[in-house]
Amino acid sequence: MTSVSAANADCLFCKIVAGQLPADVVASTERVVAFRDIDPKAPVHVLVVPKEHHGDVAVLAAADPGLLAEVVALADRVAGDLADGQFRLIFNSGPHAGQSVFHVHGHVISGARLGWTPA
Ligand code: DGP
Repeated sequence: MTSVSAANADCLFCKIVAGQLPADVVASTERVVAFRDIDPKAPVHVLVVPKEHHGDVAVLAAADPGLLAEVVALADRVAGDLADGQFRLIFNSGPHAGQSVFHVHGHVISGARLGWTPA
């Protein structure tokens, strides 16, 4: 679990949320934004991100479980809007799990029949 803060000036996704960096936004709510991953791994690969900075999913769950539920709800909406409504939602948590951006984000993977396993 990494640290919590309201905003982080060095955070890539805080800059996207603030409109300081471009992104292909596909949906948003008052507290959550969804934009296409720059390096897609599936026909639909969208990142669902709380606008407030939290380091990873465990930090978010502890700080604001309602906001985590909003992230999941927007993931479901995106999968319904862009694909058939079926999706995998992945939160990499920690570098050994593949996390490279330390602002919590759910990967919405959809639009194809998915294989298993990720390792
Ligand atoms: P993770 O490795 O789980 O932390 O996922 C980070 C994802 O963020 C990775 O799939 C690539 C994506 N990404 C990195 N930089 C950018 C960017 O500038 N724009 C967008 N749209 N996605 C990015």
